[in-house]
Amino acid sequence: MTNFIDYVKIYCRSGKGGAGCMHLHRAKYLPKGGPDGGDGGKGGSIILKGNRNLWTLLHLKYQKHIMATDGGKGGQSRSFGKDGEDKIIEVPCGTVVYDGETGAFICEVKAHDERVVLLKGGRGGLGNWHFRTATNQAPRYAQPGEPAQERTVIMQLKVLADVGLVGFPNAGKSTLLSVVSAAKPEIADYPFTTLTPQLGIVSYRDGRSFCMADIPGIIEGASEGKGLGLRFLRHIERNAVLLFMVPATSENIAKEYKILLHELEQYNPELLTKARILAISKCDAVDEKALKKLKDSKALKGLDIPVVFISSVAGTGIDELKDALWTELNKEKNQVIEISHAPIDITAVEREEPEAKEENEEEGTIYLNEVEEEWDLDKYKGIGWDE
Ligand SMILES: Nc1nc2c(ncn2[C@@H]2O[C@H](COP(=O)(O)OP(=O)(O)OP(=O)(O)O)[C@@H](O)[C@H]2O)c(=O)[nH]1
Ligand SMILES: [Mg+2]
Repeated sequence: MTNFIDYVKIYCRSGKGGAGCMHLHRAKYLPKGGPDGGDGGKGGSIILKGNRNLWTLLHLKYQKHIMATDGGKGGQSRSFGKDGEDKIIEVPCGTVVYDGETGAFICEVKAHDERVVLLKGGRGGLGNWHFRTATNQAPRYAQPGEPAQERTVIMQLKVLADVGLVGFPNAGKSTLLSVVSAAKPEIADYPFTTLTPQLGIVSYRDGRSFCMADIPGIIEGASEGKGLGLRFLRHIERNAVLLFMVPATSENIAKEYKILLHELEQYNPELLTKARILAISKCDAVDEKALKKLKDSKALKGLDIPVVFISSVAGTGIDELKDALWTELNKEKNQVIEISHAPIDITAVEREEPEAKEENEEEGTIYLNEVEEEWDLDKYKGIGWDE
């Protein structure tokens, strides 16, 4: 896919804080009106935001610089400087961000609407109004704004997905994705509802997660171009595990599975080297007796792959399925070698914990690279900033 861009390098800079104002109020009959310099505005931040509708980093390919605007200066009469505007960079879920110089891991944006503050805008300086005291009624200084932060970052899309769904149209692939992830794929009872691949992040226990790719249904003869053909299979070529799906209502599950397998082989025999799990979907649609028969079925046991019985509608078997997928994903032999475009040393990766939140910080947003330094007023005293 020529438009599939999974690596970009961008120079980012947040906005600096606006300077506080040094101003002494003067009026005709009020020669000593006192200090009235206002505070500077906050600089804009660089924020990453997950967007499940994005599949590549193509939209960032030609963006070499992303800069937020500076905060405005404070003014007289205690007027506040304008806040700089944040720059929000929308990225596909599963975007990993590294330091462009050291290759160190910075953060990962996993979920839709997840926001990560990559570079925080500088705080505005305080105006001299703040520094008036009983002994100094006309302070001739104000604070400068906090400086901007800058960083060149590398953004990389993670391996496209860890688990790829394989099944005939209507097998319930998209329904499963919608149940295990936040993805909202189209679901309908006609074949070929899904026309383009969809990705979802599946949360597993203890904050761990993996990625699942839903691709259009495959039919017998797809390798000869029937249905939507097999071109979508390239989306699961990088998957570690293939999850085959055949409905419990199917007349011959083992046969359907073998047809799917055959089509995959026609496309790329290497696909058959991947770990496979078979999920029997729509188990709610058959009665208990039929289900028991399926569970005891020799034909299914003879397939020699893990079989899980699920119903996305009733929610049964979903946890077992996730367990089975997780087990396979973590087997050494199933680890897909990450496609890397840069000498990123992932062993040096460290995740920074978000710092304590300030009042005006938004709930649910992760803040990185917090400036730890105390806002030392004395440091700036007497420099006559903005005088
Ligand atoms: N009873 C029952 N119906 C289900 C279940 N899962 C999916 N379905 C129904 O099966 C139909 C097909 O579901 P989809 O999820 O769109 O199937 P798909 O495999 O994505 O189909 P394509 O995108 O066309 O390949 C829909 O009408 C779903 O409501 C289930 O667990 N139980
Ligand atoms: Mg679908």
